[in-house]
Amino acid sequence: MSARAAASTLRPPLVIYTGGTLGMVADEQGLIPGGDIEARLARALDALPAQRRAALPDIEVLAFPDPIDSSAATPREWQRLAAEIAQRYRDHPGVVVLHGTDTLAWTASSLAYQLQGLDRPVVVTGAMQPLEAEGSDAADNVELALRYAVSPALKEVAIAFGGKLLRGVRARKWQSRDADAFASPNYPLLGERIGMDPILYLKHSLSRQQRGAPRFELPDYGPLAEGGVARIALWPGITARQVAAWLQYPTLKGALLEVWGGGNVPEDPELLGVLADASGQGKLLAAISQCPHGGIAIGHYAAGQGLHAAGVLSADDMTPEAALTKLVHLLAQPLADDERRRRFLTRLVGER
Ligand code: ASN
Repeated sequence: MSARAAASTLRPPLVIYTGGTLGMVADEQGLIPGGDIEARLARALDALPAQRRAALPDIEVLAFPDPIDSSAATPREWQRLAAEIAQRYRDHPGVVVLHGTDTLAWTASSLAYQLQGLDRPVVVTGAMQPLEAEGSDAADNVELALRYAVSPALKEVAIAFGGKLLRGVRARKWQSRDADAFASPNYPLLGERIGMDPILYLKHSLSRQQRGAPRFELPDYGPLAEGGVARIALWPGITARQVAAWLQYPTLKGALLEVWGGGNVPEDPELLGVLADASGQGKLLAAISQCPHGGIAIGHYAAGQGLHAAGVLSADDMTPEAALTKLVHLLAQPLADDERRRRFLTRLVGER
């Protein structure tokens, strides 16, 4: 079948609803995830100005039967979502994932590692307000995501939110109230809405790297889902024993350390000894900076040499979300330690 014939047999973009404020409804306790999403989405999109509505594709909706507030997500939810997309994506020109904003960047990052070599768009979005709320950002975000989901030149996991398109594995939730809730601190935008049209900045995208068949990696995250990987932010006065308590936790297989500035830690031999012991036991340790912009270069200062000696890998300018989900992804696979370390340092999907 020619490429054109294949394209013409595709069904509309698939919209997967996982939960989040976008679909929430009021309850006595506060907002809770709501159902009936297909009809509610149709009503919200139909209320857009006619010209904008006309520019939207038809959609096919898959609603998870148990929508969640994304604060409840674990690596199991990342795995389930990737598996669902991997099973269905071939029939659609692109996929939109409706997700809560709180852990949206974590899910988007994890999807990027699981769906490597993606040959079409997977666009994650959500909203700061429910579909039916007055002045809600929900319909605008879904509209933007749908427009990008039918852009064949986009071949990666991206986040459409607040008029912007961000690389999923570079994005962070940046605002807890504003509609412009996501930022990409160390990487340019993949696109943005200008006037009515979604523009793609292809030179920033992965499209040139995404050749050949997709190379999905869908390992079982179950064994790591509870307590497999920790995120430890240093603070002035942190003790070696506190770090040891984290690193010696029985199920722990890896940890992300959030260190100072360009890659510094206290020159405390006991603390560095704890890190070296954990590395020596085969635990995968990586470090990022507590500064949201810039990244680290381990060993630039004498105060950072200890990290290198303790076997801690540099996560460069990765977001915490990208670094931690990468640890989970690599630890879930049966790789030799050296190979796992090599892959952590390799740019797999534009995350570093
Ligand atoms: N708590 C919500 C969630 O992440 C926040 C939102 O979607 N705006 O599910």
